[in-house]
This record gives sequence, C-alpha cells and structure tokens, in this order.
Amino acid sequence: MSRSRTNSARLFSEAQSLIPGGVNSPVRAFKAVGGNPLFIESAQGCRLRDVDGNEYIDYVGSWGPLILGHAHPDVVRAIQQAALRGTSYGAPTPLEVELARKIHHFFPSMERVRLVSSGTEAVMSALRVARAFTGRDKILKFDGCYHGHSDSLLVQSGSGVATLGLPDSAGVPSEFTSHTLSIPFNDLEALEKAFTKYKNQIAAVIVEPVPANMGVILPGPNFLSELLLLCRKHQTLVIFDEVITGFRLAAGGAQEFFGLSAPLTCLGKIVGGGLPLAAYGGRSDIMKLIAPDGPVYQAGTLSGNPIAVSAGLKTLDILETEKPYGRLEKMAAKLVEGISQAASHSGIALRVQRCGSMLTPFFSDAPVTDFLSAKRSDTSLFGSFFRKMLERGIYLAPSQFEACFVSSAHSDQEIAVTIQRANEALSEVAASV
Ligand code: KE4
Repeated sequence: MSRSRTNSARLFSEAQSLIPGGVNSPVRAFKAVGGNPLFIESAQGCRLRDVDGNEYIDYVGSWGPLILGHAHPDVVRAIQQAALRGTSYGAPTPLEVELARKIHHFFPSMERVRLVSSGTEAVMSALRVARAFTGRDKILKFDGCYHGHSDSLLVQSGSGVATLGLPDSAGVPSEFTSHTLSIPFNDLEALEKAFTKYKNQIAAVIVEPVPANMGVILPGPNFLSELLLLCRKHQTLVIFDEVITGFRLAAGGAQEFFGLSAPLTCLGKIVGGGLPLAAYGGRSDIMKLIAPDGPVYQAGTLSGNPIAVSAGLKTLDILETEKPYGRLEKMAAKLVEGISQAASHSGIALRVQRCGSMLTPFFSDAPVTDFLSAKRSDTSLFGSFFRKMLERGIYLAPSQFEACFVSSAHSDQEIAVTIQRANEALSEVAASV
C-alpha cells in the first residue's frame, strides 16, 4: 500500500526553486536511492512523522547525533530553560567550562578543548594546529573517509561526495589539495610508503577510527594501534575524527572502545545533543598554540553558545547515568542478525557491517574493508531495498555510503518490526532481480 507523499512532493518542488537541490545538505536529497526526499513534520523517540502524516521508525537519527532519540524530554527541557536565559552572549559562560570538563573526563587525551559549531569547523581547526605544531604542510587521509567540506579535505571523500559519485568537488583550486594525500583505509603498507616518499613532510594523519562515510568499515585488528605507532615514529600527529564515533561506540568513543589515545580528536553530532556544536582538542602542548594563547587563529560567533552547550551537557549526563551502550549493542546485533537471515532466505548477497550501534547493509558477497570494495557493492540493489523499506515505514540512511544508527529510544519491538519488514522487502528485491 503506497503512502501519500503529496505534501512532501509539493514542498520539494517549491524548495528546489529556492534551495540548491531543494535541500540544505546533499545527502538528504535521496539522489542515490531514487524518489524525492520526505519533508519531516516532527519526531519523537525513534519515530519520524512526515508532512503527509506517515510515520517511520528512524535509523538515521539526524546522521548520528540523536543517540537518545528525538525530542528527549530532559534535553528539550534543558534547551527551553537555557533559551529563557538568553540564546547567545558572545562571552564565556560556566556551562562551557562544565562541558569542557566533561569532554576531558570521557576523552582524557583531550587535555584542552575548543568548542565550535560544526564537525567541518572542528576538523579544519585541528588540521591548522597540527600544521603549526609540526611546521609541516602535508596531511594524509584515507580514501572514502569524510571529514567535512573544507577545501583541502575534499579528496577521495566519502558521504555525500561518494553518494553523488563526484570525483571530489568543483571550485577547489588544485593548490588547495596539493598537500593532501589519500591512501586506502586498512593499508599500513601504503602508509609506510607515504612516510618514505614524504619523509618529514606529513603534519598529520586524519582518520575516522571506524569509518562510517563509506558505509561502516571495521579497522583491521591492529590497524589503528600500528597507525599510531608509525605516526609517532615519524613525528606525525594523528587526528582521530570522532565526529561520529565519539559518544557513539562508548562514552569515550573509539579511544575508549579500542583502548587507544590520539594526540588530537574532533567531536561533533552527539556532543551537541542534536544542536550545532562540535569540538576539537588534544594534548595541551599542541592546543596552547591556539589563539589567544598562541599564533593559530580560530574563532566563531556562536562557538559554545549556551543553548547548544545545554543540549550537549544534558545528553552526556544522560549517557553517563543510563550507560545505554550494552543495550544498544544488543539491539544492533539482533537487527544485523535478523536482516542477514532475511537476506540468506531470499538469496540476496548482503553483508551488514556493524560497530557498536552503527551499521550498514552492503549488497556485496565479499567483506567491505575499504573504499574500493565499498564501491563494488550493488548500489542499485541498495536503492531498491531502501525504497521498499521506506514504503514499509522504515527510514534508513538514503545512501550506501552512510551508516544507520540504533538509539536508546528504539526497543526490541521496533527491532522485531524492522526485521519483519526487511524480510518482506528483501523477498521483493530478490523477485525483481
Ligand atoms: P558537519 O560539518 O556536517 O557537522 O561534520 C562533518 C563531519 C566530520 N567528520 C565526520 C566523520 C563526519 O561524518 C562528518 C559529517 N557526517 C555527515 C554524514 N555522514 C553529515 C551529514 C551531512 O553531510 O548532511
């Protein structure tokens, strides 16, 4: 039974006459999965409601921030109370000190923290201070990882760049990316070769410790620890881009999850509780270079604004008291098991890769270990699966090169319903090939 989408369609056509692609961020456009984007009216817990009154179980969670689900009452109350005291002062507040202390508590490697308004800003700033600290220019990233849309990082990017099949981005002069190296994820040999070729030139290696922007890909058993050792040997800093993994894999992110420590870390999404807030930070001897203490300039009108900080603080407080990670892990594992069984019943080659409560169904019969193998998966089957799940009221990430997220607002009941709907959808997909 197809759902009415007339209001979404009308709004999308109007939006396209005012906003590029009708969306304020490309991945929302459904370009890779076909059909038009839904316009959302409201959300509560793990459910979205679109402007045509259709309801969906949501596994996007605003691309990661909503680990507690939508409109958590305590988070909403914190936002309301903060707003009554003013929305932004452009001056320091006690809340920012409290949030910096809490971030340091969960991420001991972040001895000093600077709050900003987006993950892109956090990464841009971390790269700048890494270059200043080392006096080197080159940055090394991994194919398929996405670190926001700053010019020098739009090289072999994942997320929306991969979703749209863009080579990189127009409008970025080659000089701006001439210091950016990109090698395959999970390839330590390529990293060693880069260090040999660019001896003493690489300021930092930036990595999503568990990439989610080419779909969820697991680091090889010793990849991250070996990467950290190699970088230390070559006096190259490591930036763990934990915009997605931070507070997602564990309260202390991938660093707690794997028992590692990075000189610099970027956070976003969950740390802002769904409001525009991100952070970068790390060793105090590096961060002391940031203005006004040092010569590295970085600033922001709304950095650390009390509304976003209140939402972030309340979110971290709830994560600290409720400790949902074991339950999130169990629900996500059950979901993966159920979808995998459904795929094998229908004879579809599907591997669901998961780390903690983030997961991606790859239509591939081989393990997906890097960008090349991710791009070998059948994106048209993914699109067909996405549309059939959407028809059945399940809202997955509208791209093969993204992650789905389970929140603490999901329950075993929603997981069971999702598995049932995946069974139906995959049988239909199998029948159509
Ligand atoms: P923002 O500038 O979008 O807040 O963060 C950039 C960023 C940095 N690092 C990582 C690992 C990220 O995943 C992101 C942003 N993630 C995408 C989704 N994969 C945001 C969604 C969008 O672009 O609309």
